[in-house]
Amino acid sequence: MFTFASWRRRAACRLRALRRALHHGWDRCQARSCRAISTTAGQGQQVGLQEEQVSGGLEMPVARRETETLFQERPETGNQYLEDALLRSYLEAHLPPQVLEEVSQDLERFGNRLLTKIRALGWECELNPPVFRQYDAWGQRVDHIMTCSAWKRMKEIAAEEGLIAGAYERRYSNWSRVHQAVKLYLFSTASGGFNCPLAMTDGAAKVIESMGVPPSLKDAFDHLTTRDPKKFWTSGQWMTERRGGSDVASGTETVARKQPDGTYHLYGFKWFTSAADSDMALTLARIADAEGHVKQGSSGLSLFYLKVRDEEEKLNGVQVQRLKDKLGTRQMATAELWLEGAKAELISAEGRGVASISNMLNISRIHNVIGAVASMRRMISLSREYALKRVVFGKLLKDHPLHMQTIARMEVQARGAFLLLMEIVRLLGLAETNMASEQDQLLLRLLVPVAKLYTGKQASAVVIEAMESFGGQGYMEDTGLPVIVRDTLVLSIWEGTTNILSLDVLRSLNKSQGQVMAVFFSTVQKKLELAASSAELGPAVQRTRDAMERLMDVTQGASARGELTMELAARDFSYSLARIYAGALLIEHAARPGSSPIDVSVARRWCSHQELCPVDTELRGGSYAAEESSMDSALVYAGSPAGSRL
Ligand code: UCC
Repeated sequence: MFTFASWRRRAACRLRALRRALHHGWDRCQARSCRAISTTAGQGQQVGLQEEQVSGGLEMPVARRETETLFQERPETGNQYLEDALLRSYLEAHLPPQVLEEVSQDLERFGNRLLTKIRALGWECELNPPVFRQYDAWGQRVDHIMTCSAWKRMKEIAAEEGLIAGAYERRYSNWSRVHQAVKLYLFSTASGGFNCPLAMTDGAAKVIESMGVPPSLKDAFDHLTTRDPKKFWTSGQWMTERRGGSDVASGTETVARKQPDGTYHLYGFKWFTSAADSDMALTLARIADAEGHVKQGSSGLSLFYLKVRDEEEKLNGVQVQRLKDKLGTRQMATAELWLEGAKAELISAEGRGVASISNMLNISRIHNVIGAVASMRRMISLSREYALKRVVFGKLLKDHPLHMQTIARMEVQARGAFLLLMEIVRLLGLAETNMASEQDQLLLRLLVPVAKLYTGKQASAVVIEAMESFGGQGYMEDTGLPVIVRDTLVLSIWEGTTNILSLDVLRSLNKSQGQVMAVFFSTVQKKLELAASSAELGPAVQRTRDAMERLMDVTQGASARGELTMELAARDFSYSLARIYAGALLIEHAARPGSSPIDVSVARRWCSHQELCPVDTELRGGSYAAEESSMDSALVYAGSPAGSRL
């Protein structure tokens, strides 16, 4: 890249710049040299001509007309479904032929709709974020969250496309969830943030369905799962209160008072309510007894269903305090809500609120994975298109090996994440059609938090890396790239942070008395066996097997290590699960008949270029030892006044 010729060109340019600065002033010189390095071959301005153009215009000021012409080409992408090689090969490998035919027709059509209509609406949502109007012109409190027409249109599109309905109609039996997840994956970055209410809507439908759709919830279920845009509802998931969102058991202050008609009135303050313009919500509260006492802790929490507005469109005992001022997901209204007697229906057994809402959490965590993989895919697609157009140091970006290596590394990450996503939705589809074995169900329980926490982190790293691949352009708001970055950064926070989900992984181990790990190991083992005869995949298989054996040792020794060690190891343990499982999936995909050399290369890279079992390495390195852990606080507070008090 740094050739003598390019150095000479730059030196000559600098010399000319110096002369120009002397004659014409520094500002104009800057403008011209910038223009020169920004010119792309795509406009027919060949690299070799750049020198001439600059020197030819030496005595001329930069003409206005020139600055008005586009001199960097916009990366253009086409139909996302058709351009996603891994997605298509996954569907071809797994779906039965008839299902594949119908599903791929639908996805190609949807890909065109996204390209020609929906993406522009998504941008409109970004440009017209919701506005909160507390009072009307006559002083009446109205608490109106005003959303733009594009946001409303997204709701209609979501219904028309069956983005929720598809999962519950089960037209493609166990493959319905894969079909739905793929549509959501294509929709995600074009949705203008509408993927958020859809995640919660799906979660609410799942909770209701898992209760057998009781008569009192039939109407809500029908609204959530309809394809009729006029009837379609979205749901909120009001869980976070002012004392916090992770520790729901001690953070929830909302009280439910029973009414003579058997309903409840809720009183409390919900501190973060995403998509607060939703039609209904599921929320947690503590039921007060006749004396007004409530039970604290997790076993004091029950789950409630409420409609946000009544038949006259008046708010149902809800006051909006304000909208949140967020880093990203600005297209979507997140509000602080006072519940002042909101009429609600108890839908769980008393004290079983957390267990009941966990169905919703697990579904919205899967949506989070969808969002994470979609963000990576979108940024990488744009980055690779840009590399075909952008010229630097005398050649297109795509011809710079270091640049290509950087994008290829992102691609490997995105592919591993994609297969993890497909695996959990495949398992979910089996579970929902009574086709899942007990092992499948255990695996699903384990993999949802693993995939959520791992892909959330991956996505944050990948989108930032991809943003950098555009140079300064990546940092410019009107390219749309920072929006994707901002909206991605929340993925490791909401729906459970990385640490909370790492602890949830441990919860699944404890609750199943280690069975989830037995299933994990046997499933990985089976996937690796599929590649037993492949010489090309041999090193990847060997590395994954080694990592798995190290993880087995860590797991076997876990009970003897004590709670503190397990807590300290929880994050690295989860990362190990994610990397080993994704490695096995990539190997399985590369070992299938008709796989491509790319598939093989990705599997090899995933398994060789990163530590597959960080928990073992850290354990051996003493990271979880009590002495090291006791130093953590001292290290963090060194220099802080708090340090001396530790
Ligand atoms: O952020 C939010 C909304 C944002 C919008 C979302 C849009 C996503 C868009 C994506 C598109 C791009 S809402 C707030 C989200 N908040 C959370 O995720 C909460 C995070 N905190 C946790 O997950 C905690 O671990 C808690 C709240 C679950 C801990 O509660 P407890 O009560 O202390 O936990 P317990 O006592 O361990 O669990 C109570 C019961 C147990 O069942 P039993 O009693 O039968 O043993 C657990 O096994 O709940 C069960 N349980 C679960 N079961 C807990 N978690 C799960 C689970 N994940 N799956 C199955």
